[in-house]
Amino acid sequence: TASKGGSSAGCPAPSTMSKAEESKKLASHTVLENNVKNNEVLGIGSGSTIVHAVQRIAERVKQENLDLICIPESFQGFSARQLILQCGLTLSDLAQHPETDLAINGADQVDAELNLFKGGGGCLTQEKIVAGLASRFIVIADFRKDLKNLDDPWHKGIPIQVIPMAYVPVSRAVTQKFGREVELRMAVNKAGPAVTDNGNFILDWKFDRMHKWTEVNTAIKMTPGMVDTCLFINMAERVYLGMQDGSVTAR
Ligand code: ABF
Repeated sequence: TASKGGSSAGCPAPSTMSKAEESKKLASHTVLENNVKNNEVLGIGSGSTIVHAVQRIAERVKQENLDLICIPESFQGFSARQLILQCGLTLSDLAQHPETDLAINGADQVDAELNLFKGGGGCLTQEKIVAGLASRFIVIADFRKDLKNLDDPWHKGIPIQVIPMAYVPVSRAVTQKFGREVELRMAVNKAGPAVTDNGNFILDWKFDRMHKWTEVNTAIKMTPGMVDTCLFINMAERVYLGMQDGSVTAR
């Protein structure tokens, strides 16, 4: 059976908010008003944007007595699992709920065709699993993530999750095929490589030119030792962007 979290009193609430933070909150609330129904199973993504969405879910559950089940997509960083528990929501997993009605998540960049770069926080593999199983996958982002193209320079590079023993061969394969350097992501304390929820490493590939991202994704995924990339191509049904002027644009 699904487990029920603790009191929603523990649900985090930011005190002062920047323009970007306000726009994340506004877009999160818009998504929650328009897309979540009673008795649904939700995939809960990671990152600072999703904190606003989960806070709003917790409010709606309380006010409207909704029965919702939440499947977390991460344990580390802005941990979806901890957030669900802190906000007093019902926690479950893919073993009990292999299909979700709706997955919600943030993104690092969004293009005009709703392709996404994600995984700046390192949770990309689990996020892609849950988003791929969901009937609907909706993304929430602030105005800074809105790009006409995924080809605009992205300073962190493209995150690629790899099996630890294969990080050098995978790095070499990516560089040989697509050029530029690949960096092994280090832990915040720099004591060693960053380790994902699945015990893997992250490579950040610093691309420098336009690529056909579907082909790049397929080619990288064919490399032995490779787990997944941060490229979410043709997965999002809709993206809600909180704009600087306080409006929310859905595309
Ligand atoms: C996760 O949250 C990651 O895939 C992505 O890197 C990030 C977006 O974080 P934030 O909402 O903090 O900008 O979904």
